[in-house]
Amino acid sequence: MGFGRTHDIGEVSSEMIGQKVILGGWIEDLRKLGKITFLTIRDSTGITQVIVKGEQNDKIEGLNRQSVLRIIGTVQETRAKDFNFEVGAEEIEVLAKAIHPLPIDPLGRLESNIDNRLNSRALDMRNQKTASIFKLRHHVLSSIRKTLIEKKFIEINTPKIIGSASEGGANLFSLDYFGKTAYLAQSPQLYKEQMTIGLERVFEIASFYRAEKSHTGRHLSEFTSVDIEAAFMDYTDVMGVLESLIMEVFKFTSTNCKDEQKSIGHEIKVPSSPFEQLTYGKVLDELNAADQKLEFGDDLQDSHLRIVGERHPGFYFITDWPLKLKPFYIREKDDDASLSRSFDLQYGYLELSSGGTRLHDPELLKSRLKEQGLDPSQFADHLRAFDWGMPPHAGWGLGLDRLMTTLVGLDNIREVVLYPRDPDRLTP
Ligand code: AMO
Repeated sequence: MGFGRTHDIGEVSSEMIGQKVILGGWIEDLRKLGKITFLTIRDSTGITQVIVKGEQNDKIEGLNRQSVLRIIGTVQETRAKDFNFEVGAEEIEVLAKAIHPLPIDPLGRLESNIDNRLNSRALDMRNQKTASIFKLRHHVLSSIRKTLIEKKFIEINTPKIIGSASEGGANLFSLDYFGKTAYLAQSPQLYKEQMTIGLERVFEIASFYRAEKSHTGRHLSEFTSVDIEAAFMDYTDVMGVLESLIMEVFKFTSTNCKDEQKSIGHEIKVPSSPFEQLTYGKVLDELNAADQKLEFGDDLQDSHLRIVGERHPGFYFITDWPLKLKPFYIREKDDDASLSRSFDLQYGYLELSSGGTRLHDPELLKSRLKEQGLDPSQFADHLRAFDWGMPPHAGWGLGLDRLMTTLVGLDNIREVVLYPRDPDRLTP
């Protein structure tokens, strides 16, 4: 016998009664009543009841739940109220045995905490709620790709092992690179900017690394970022790209991922558009009206964003941040050089994305690097490209994992990442 199947369980229907099928899957439940065994078998697409009689019963004697079977049988009518059909087994093959006790209950009847689930992630994926989160993540990724490609962005892959910091030096992981010090990329910032010279509109979806000792539900040391960069665009243009991307993702998943929403127990609601736009100045006024005593130039801490988030639940932009709060590559506003052409996209208190218009004049970029205490010679390779016809450009980075938490209505970013990395978690 091989291990081939004629159908995924999700493809079998009551219209196929009488038809022979070969199915494969995991035992979710197993009840013996006299000489008949009632099996519930699940694969990644669906679940069915299988009736086992006679000598085939011997083959499954003593088997535990989550063991893997291949079943040759015939689709037949059922009296079970949870199923529209069942499969009468003619031949059963045991492909793998599950050894009990299992570290977690994959059916979720016994609730396990997130740490135990992450320690046994592959088994946790047999839990339909967990599997649905990752199926949704897949649909989100495909919707993002489709939307950006339709907007004529070209997908690129930039290096993750780099020779100098792209976002300033603070939270870099370093490693030995054949006797030299290399770093893990914090973002594709410099490379994506350079690529606007030849490709104009680019995007990347990849893992990036931040050595942040944060123990929150929204920080990881390895996260997935969706980045874009576009020539001949200003920050308001790329905000438009971001907003329509978010709208597409919510529309697509809310319409096409009904089963996943049901398993997760969360209905995806399409947000209203256009998103509200608040300037940093307006946010400061709101916070000071709430007795926060902030001055122009102060950064907004988590406690501040919680207050703003309560007043503005859902998606909104905070624009025109003080220049000094933004990275060296962000361009100032024409009418007020203390402000920048920049934005963050928020969902309540949570920052999902930041971006802006970039400096494309090499002299201005060099002096900004110095102003921020960075050494232009460290950026020599990057700066060279600015002498080769660098177009004006703008872009953003969007935290995919954070976006997923908003989509599925969960607080902990670890729920939506397969094997999260944080200061306490390097394995599995
Ligand atoms: P920034 O540093 O704001 O901007 O990052 C962009 C977005 O990435 C997500 N993010 C994280 N998610 C999880 N864990 C982390 N440790 C983490 N750090 C960042 C957030 C954040 O909004 N180069 C710029 C973007 C640009 O201007 O194009 C940048 O990296 O959702």
